[in-house]
Amino acid sequence: MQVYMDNNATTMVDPKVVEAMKPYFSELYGNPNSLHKFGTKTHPAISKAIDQTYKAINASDNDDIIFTSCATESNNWVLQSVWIDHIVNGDKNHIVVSEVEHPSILSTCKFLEDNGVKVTYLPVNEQGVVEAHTVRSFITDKTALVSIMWANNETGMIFPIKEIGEICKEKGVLFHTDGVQAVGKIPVDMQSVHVDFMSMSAHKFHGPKGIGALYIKDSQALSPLLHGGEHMGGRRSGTLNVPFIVGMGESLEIATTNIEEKMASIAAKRDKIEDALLAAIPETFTVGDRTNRTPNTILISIRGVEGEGMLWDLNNGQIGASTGSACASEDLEANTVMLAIGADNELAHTGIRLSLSRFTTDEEVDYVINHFEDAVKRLRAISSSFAKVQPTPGGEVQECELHHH
Ligand code: C6P
Repeated sequence: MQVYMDNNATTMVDPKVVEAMKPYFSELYGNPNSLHKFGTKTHPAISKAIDQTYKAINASDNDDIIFTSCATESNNWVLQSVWIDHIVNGDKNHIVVSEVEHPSILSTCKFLEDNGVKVTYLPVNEQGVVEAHTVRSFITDKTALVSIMWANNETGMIFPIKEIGEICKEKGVLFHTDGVQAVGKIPVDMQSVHVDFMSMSAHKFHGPKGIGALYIKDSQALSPLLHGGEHMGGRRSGTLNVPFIVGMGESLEIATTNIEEKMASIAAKRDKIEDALLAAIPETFTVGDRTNRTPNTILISIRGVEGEGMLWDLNNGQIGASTGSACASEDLEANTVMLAIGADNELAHTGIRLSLSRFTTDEEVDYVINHFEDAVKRLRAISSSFAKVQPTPGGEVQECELHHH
């Protein structure tokens, strides 16, 4: 059996989505901006995908949704264009983000800092969440933008977007949220929050990789990042990627239809894994309250078991998981989100992210639980950092040798 437990990194494209995309490669391949029939024949598909996307996030007709190549582009677009529009060509000098944002935000902030922008990195609480009052206390007269993710990719923890939006509105500061890990996983209703810009990425909800979008409230001004032709009303140039736009619309419609039912079913499987591992393995912790987490995510930490060792063992057992965000998994650094919530350095090296999807089966859940428990026994037996008197799940106490470094 092969089990994919890394759905926060990317997801399988739903076969129904592949079917919807297929005609737009070799049959209906016209450029939607062309005036001939080859071009115009693609218009209904684009209109449908736009409607599906507006409906899925309950955007209003006054808002804009602009397709981009990915959320990394959407995030770069907002930060770089707010910089140009309000700092270079305005009287602001400051941006506020959280310290647990995705690298596509944090690296862009570094670039802006190198260009003279002041950036505040807000701390998170022990749940891994930025509290709304913290945002308020760091906004100044010079703040152009607050950018706080809707849900964190490593922990799944959901941030108080409604409260933060109210504060930004009251203070007259633009508010961007990276919605990548929220859209398609939990209800996202743009008319019940005050958010100026939101980034999305289709491959997180069983759509294709390489297509995303930026939501823009009230179609407000934001300089383009990509200059060129008049695609998407001149807001984002580049020939429209018709099959991928179709795939994004379709996947988002499927993900958000009966979302509560889908969430409950995924959460039940997630909870089964989490409960089983916490009960069976001593000195094991998970990050964040489950009631405030995306339903598919567990960040689990097992004292004495290095994350990379665990990944290797899981991989040998045909289980795909990660130690954190996929783009940071090649370095052997400690998990930054765990450090941010106050875990010690040793514990921060033990984080394993398991992320499920609506395609995860009960058999896969049982397989992961069994393999995980065995893997911990194997790895703790050879761990130099894990050395204590450990009670076994059965209750007997096993003597382990103590090692001090
Ligand atoms: N996070 C993860 O393993 P792209 O790659 O551009 O479609 O999405 C980037 C991105 C932006 N924001 C958040 C919150 C994300 O989680 C991601 C992608 C993956 O956590 C890959 S690094």
